[in-house]
Amino acid sequence: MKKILITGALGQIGTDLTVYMREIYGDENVIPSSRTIPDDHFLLKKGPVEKVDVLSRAALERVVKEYSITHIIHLAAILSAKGEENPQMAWDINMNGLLNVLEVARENDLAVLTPSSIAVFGPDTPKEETPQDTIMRPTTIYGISKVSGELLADYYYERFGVDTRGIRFPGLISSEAKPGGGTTDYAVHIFYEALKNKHYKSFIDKGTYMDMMYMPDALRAIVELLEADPEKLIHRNAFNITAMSFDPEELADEIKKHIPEFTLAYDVNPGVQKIAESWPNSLDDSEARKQWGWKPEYGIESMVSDMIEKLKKKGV
Ligand code: AKB
Repeated sequence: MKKILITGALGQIGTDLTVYMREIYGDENVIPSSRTIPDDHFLLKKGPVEKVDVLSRAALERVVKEYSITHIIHLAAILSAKGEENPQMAWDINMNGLLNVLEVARENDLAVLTPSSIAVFGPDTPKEETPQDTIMRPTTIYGISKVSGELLADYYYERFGVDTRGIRFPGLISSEAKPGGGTTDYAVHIFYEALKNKHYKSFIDKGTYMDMMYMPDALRAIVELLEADPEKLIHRNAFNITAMSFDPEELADEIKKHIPEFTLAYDVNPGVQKIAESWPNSLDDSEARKQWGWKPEYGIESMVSDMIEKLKKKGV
């Protein structure tokens, strides 16, 4: 029986992932953790939530021992836009957090799955259908930490036999927890503004294409890779996966089908725009499809209608 610790579990992925994994593995077998936990957080109703700062190896050790953890899903990280505000802090959390997780995994014989990102690519990377193995010279501290993290996780697999696996996530769109500090966050904010004010000012410019994915596909990808047959994994850290690629205009046009009065304007943030322009326009995810059967279910149309329905139900 798997006992799964999730770090950074109160963020955009972790909140949904905890609910999703508790349904599959049981409430008591999935332990979300975070540096701070509000007393009234809804995850506390269904099972344990632990206070863990990933910069404390002792705190990780304690929870691993207390719950006889077998797998860590390591989500705690500072994202791209926020990382540029304080690169030293982003490096510390992203690298030393991962190193602590890998060390605890090595010492306690645990498996580790940690997301990487499209941010591992940079301006020199082929932009269209970006291959699994290609030039990786990112220009953000987040991207640099994610490339280094991929190499470090592969090193722990090769050198110490720790079962490490990773996914290069594109921008994730979700109706529950909001994202924070990412370049792709506009693709979530736009829905809230479209429903509340029928208008959105995008900080990402017209014509800027980035890969995106709806959260239900991202959650399924995590569990499918976690459960994948190790014999079939040629790559480990980390797999390109994608579901769709669009620019703000195409997303707005799709939203207009549901909210005809919706209008889009631009107030481009030059720093964040530069990050977006350094990333691919579209990814080739054929290795993930071949090696562990990855296949997205949601495209832009089905994602937009589901998002709007879910947000309306939530009273947005
Ligand atoms: C970000 O925009 O920083 C993240 C990512 C693509 O990793 N959403």
